[in-house]
Amino acid sequence: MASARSAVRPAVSIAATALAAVATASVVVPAPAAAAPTSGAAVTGYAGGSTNDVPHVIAEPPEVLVPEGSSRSFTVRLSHPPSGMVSVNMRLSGTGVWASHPMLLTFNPYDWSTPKSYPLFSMPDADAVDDVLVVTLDVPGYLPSTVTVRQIDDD
Ligand SMILES: [Ca+2]
Ligand SMILES: [Ca+2]
Repeated sequence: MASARSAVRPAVSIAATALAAVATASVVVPAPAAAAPTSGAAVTGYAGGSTNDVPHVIAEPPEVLVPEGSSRSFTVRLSHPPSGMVSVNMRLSGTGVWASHPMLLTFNPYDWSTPKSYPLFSMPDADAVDDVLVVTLDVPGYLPSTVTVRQIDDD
């Protein structure tokens, strides 16, 4: 492991601000999940008319590779229609400096099945570590989904 360089780039503080904005915008309601997800809810086999399926958030793809200094997106939709408008509570954990526009994903009884794109930008950093960000997407009454975002470091 090479020791980290001491130089701090101005871009880092900008990114930190942007990330903070994302986190702030994402806080909606602390959603206590009704039940723990047994496993990654597979969409395979989902039949539109079935009411036996447990409602869950669908985030695709489950893993996103983002070259340092670039942005990539994942999409979010719901398996079942909500009774009214719902907001996606997004929680971020992991390492690295990521940025995005502060935006709140919402779904209503008419657009719940339409994938909505959420872009994430991997800010250039001074290290050579492939940082990993785990995004948890929560909607009250739905099983949450996660997306693993992996930075492809260029240092
Ligand atoms: Ca780097
Ligand atoms: Ca890095």
